[in-house]
Amino acid sequence: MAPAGSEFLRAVLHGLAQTPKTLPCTYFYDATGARLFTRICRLPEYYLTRSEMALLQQHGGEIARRVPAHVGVVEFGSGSSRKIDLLLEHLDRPAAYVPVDVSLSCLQSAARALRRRYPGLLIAPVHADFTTHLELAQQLPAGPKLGFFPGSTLGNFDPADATALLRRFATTLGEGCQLIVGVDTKKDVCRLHAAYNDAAGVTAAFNLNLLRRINRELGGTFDLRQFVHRAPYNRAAGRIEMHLISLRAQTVRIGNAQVTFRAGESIHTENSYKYSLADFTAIASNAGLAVRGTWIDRQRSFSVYLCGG
Ligand code: AVI
Repeated sequence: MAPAGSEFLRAVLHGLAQTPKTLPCTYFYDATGARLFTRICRLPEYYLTRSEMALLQQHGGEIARRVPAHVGVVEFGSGSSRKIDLLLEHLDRPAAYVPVDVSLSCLQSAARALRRRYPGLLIAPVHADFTTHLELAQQLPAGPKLGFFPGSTLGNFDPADATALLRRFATTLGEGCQLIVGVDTKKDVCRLHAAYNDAAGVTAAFNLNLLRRINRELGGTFDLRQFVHRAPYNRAAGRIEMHLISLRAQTVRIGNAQVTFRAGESIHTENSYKYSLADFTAIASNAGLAVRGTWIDRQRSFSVYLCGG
């Protein structure tokens, strides 16, 4: 069980003391959460991963032609590094690939596979949380830098935090850097709703797994049958919201603390912002970046942007 002063425990108790109650989405990704997220990415309703891969497959060459030779590539939150191939194969003699991720096992297996595929390329994994300040001078050879931030992970940050994050990436990469960002688009609400309320219930399991993790790691007593997953689209804010709704009035213990829930009360667990070209351009520009290239598929399902300082 986590020590009483652990960061996870503090974050959980802080979130559940708010009105309305919240839990941070960064804690979704324990081993089970990561496996469930991989299943989400393969769901027929979850178009994000497929649409982004298709965009990169179709336009990877064109995107790579806008990037100088010998670039050092940094992927923020690289996970299994599945998407970077679609750029690496087109880049002109890249100098290095630096995947940054909190999962050491993901980093190690991705690095092994990439070293086999690109024997001449320097692969320098960094085990870190990409939201923190990163110094990569040791990993990156001198020369141009390219950041890669796919998957619409930017959408999981509120716009002010998203701006700060992009600014931090630009600082890490340095003067004259470029940054490729994948973000989900605003679209038909039914399609958005289906993607986060899938028929097989995988997203519900992913959301509820946060309570299971609290039970296991923090000595929580959540009864998972007494909470249900809801993911409505908040049109005014332009985001899908994930919630866990308490089915009855109940009290839950977490370590030494007690948290009470009213029947119907929500724990807000995640936001997933959807961005139009204008929305994203404004966020990039507030971060000191200009949009230099935009790729959107014909159904306008997903967008990939190339930004520059
Ligand atoms: C990681 N992130 C971009 C996903 C999203 O779509 O916001 C997380 C997710 N939540 C529910 N389904 C997928």
